[in-house]
Amino acid sequence: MLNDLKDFLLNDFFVTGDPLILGSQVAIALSIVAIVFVLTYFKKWKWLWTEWLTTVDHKRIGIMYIIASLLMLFRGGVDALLMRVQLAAPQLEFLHADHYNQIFTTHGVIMILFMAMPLMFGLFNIVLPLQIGARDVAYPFLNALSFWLFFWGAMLFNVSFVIGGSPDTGWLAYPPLSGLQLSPGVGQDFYIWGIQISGIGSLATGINFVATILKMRAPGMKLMDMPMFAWSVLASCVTIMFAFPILTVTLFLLFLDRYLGAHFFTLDAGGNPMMYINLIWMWGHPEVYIVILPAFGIFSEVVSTFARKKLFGYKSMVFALMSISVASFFTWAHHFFTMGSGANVNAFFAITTMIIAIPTGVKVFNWLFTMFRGRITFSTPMLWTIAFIPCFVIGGMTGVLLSVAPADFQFHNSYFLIAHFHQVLIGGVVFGYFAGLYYWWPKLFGFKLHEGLGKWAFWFWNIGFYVCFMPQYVLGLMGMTRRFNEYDFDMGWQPLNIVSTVGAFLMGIAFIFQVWQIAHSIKFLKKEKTGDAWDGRTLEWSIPSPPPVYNFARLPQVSGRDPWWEEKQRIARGEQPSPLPPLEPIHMPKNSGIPFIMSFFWFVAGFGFVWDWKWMIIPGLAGVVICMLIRSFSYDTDYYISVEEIERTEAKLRGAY
Ligand code: HEM
Ligand SMILES: [Cu+2]
Repeated sequence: MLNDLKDFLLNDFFVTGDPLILGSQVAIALSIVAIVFVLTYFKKWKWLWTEWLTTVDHKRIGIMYIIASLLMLFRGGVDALLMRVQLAAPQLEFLHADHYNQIFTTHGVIMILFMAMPLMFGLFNIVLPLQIGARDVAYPFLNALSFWLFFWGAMLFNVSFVIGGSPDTGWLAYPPLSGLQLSPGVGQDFYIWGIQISGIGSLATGINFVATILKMRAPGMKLMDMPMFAWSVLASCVTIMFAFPILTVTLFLLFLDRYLGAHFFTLDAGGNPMMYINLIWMWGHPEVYIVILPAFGIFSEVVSTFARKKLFGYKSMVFALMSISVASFFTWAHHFFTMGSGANVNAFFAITTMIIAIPTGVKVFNWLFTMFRGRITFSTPMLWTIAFIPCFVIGGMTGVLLSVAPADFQFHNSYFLIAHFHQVLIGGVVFGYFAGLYYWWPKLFGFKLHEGLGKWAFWFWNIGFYVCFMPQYVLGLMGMTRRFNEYDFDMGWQPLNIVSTVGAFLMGIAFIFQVWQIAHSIKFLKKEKTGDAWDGRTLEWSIPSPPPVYNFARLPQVSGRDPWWEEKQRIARGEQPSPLPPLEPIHMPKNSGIPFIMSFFWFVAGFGFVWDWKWMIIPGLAGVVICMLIRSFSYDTDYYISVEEIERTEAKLRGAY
């Protein structure tokens, strides 16, 4: 009995045998001990619970999303560097095939679902309510629940690294490879449950922000007065609402195939693996637009702030964002032109894909015209924006090349594709979110990030990016295919691969600069006292940084676009500032531990499903249901902030009142 247990723990449960993983296991264990020690020593447990784990404040939830996503960027980045080391020279024996398969899978999943998505949600949370003059999102409790579902889902996915083994069937896990027969291990189950749990959180966030935008705008703010970032959030969240249910269902069917021996995606008993591939891309293609649309919004804000001009072509920008969101649902089959759907189907999807280039091009011209004759300041957010434009244009054009169905028979699954999607994901999404992070950082924390170190990071990222990925276009044309861990000497791929690996390490250095930049800026903290760090145009800059819990002491009255800029112009012309209505008590939601606890029970149930341990599944699911019941019957969920307290807080934050 005891021997059986030992056998199970050492052979199946813990991942053993690999020195790299052993090292990480020790590092993880030490970090956990260190965190527990620090929290206990400084008596911070209560603070952690009351201020953070139970918070429903959109700003704090946003900060937690951003911290989590930067940690995930680190992990995904280490995965990327390991792969680039293996590929630097022919026939290296650094990562063996199984291990390489696991690493490209976890890298892809983590970068898209656990890095890009939470970084995006972090920015939504922090910025959107402030920009539309709201005191929180429409459903603050649901918002906290979304975050913790994401968090525990990501934890479930990440533990597979040390427990049970990582998934290894690619970031979209096509059957039959991901079926029980060909992937009997638990890695694939960690994939299903980790993504499923966090995906439900993402769906809820999408619904929450659509409701927030439609119902919570400041008095007088018409939809067509909203800042462009708010429009991009709307476009992205509408896309989430229609795309994420497809993911949930698809993963559930895959689960049924594996768990109950159903045959949705097997050729025998009437199923079809192509159905999975269609379904997963019906979510997967919109997903990449979900993450790029907000970046377009960020660039629009940054460009008009730093060129000190109104955004050029507001209406066409809105139209472009919303039409991309719709069109993104009609292009999915361009991911498998080679799978034999026939010429007519391929032609349809080739054309829809090409059409997307039109609204995208419109936006690029709008940004250029906004900059034209502007008085541009080259602060870090603006640098990221300027670097993004050529990078995204090249990435987009290689995308159009890929959309030519017959040509794709050559490009498909080659390094040409790898270079293309990294160019739009790094040059578009990552650069975009960095621009946003640098731009809104002072609003978030009340101090700016050190510009000098930021510029070093910027140049290392940019040069590293081109050095890493430009050679991969050529390698792709030379025939190098993706998802291979080694190649022969006589292929002639060696020189370009070395260059590419050097580029990857330059980006690694860039990341170190960013960590240094944050540490340095905290150490030599220069408080930003005006609340308006960049001479901004939209409402978030009209309140102190960091904003008080209730954001706006009085809900702003809006008429027209760029309300804060207009107000500053009026004052500069010597006109009276708009009269202030009297303060009123503010209605706020109360903190709650339920989102954290309920999501933890989902983690327990998910872990039970992974190992098929009914003794764990049942209490896990029961915990979820009990949490729902408790919440349904609790009525003490809100409170009022009194006028005196608002006056005190405002006096403290604004100096005098
Ligand atoms: C920071 C620099 C990065 C480097 C050096 C890098 C490198 C790589 C490498 C070497 C592969 C595997 C190629 C193969 O063997 O098939 C890969 C795959 C992938 N990467 Fe990255 N990557 C980076 C950033 C990103 C980012 C930011 C994202 C997404 C936001 C991303 C998403 C993906 C995806 C989805 C895959 C496909 C995984 C699969 O084949 O299932 N990568 N990357
Ligand atoms: Cu696509």
